[in-house]
Amino acid sequence: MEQRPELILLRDYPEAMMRALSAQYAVHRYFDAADKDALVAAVGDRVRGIVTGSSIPTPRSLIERFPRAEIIACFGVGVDPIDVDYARSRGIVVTNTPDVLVEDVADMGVVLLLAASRQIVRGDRFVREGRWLAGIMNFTHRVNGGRVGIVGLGRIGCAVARRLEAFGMSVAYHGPRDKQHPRYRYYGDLAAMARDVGFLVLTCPGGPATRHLVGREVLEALGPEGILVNIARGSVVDEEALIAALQRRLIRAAGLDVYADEPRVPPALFDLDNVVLSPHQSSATHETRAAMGACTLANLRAYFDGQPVPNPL
Ligand code: 8YV
Repeated sequence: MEQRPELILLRDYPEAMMRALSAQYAVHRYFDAADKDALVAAVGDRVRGIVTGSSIPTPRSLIERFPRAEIIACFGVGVDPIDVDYARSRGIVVTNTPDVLVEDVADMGVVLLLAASRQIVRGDRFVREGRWLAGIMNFTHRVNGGRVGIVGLGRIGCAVARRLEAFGMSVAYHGPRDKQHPRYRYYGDLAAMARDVGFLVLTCPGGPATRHLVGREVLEALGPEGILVNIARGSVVDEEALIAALQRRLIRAAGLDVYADEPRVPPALFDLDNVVLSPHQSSATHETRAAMGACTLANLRAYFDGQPVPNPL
């Protein structure tokens, strides 16, 4: 009987995915191993596949511990925590799950934009605390008809833009190159785009190329009527500059799903009433996580069947 390929799992996955992995492969649970070094010493030379995730550090130092690794399968679309260059230098195939989560992540971008502009969390607390009995809540600000700047017009950025066009919003975008979009204005200068829009939605990849792309200059350009939404990566924003901008009302509000050092979120954000906080939930629906699991399994299955993988990086 052919030996089942041996995989190392760097995180826990949805139950159905875990069951399928165990049925098809010899799996080793690195993520909850009592002695990770002992596990690697015992199985590291046999591991052919590393199963990781978009929020799981997968540096060269870890990949090196699996000299026979042939594939790194990422559960998620973002691969910034993975040393992809090193993996490729070893001839390791890297896969991710790009398409299945686009719509949910884009939905979260709209949720956070609306929640921040219409102060949904503040209103909920206002009702729960019985404060409506003493009078009406403050007015908020409209979203429909406004101008939005998308930072990163990839699959998720386009999905956010489509949604916001339905709100009657005009769409601009910033990124490394002009994609000649028929309806959306391109800005090569992010600060210039921030000056011209009322809403800035971050949908770009994480990693060194986008680290602190949004700092004090862009935040000041966005201005006191501006709202920032981050569904990309915490690293894209200079978090200290954002906190200061929110504290000093240099921008109107923010809606955040990602942070610089998850799950640790700066307590200074907890005291602010002009920020909506979400715990990296954008793809975390039952439906999308099941689809991400199926996509990860399909990538692994294709590879070990000697077929082209559906989602090569
Ligand atoms: C991940 C994400 O899917 O896919 C990504 O890049 O940021 C998340 O939606 C989640 O962290 C699971 O790894």
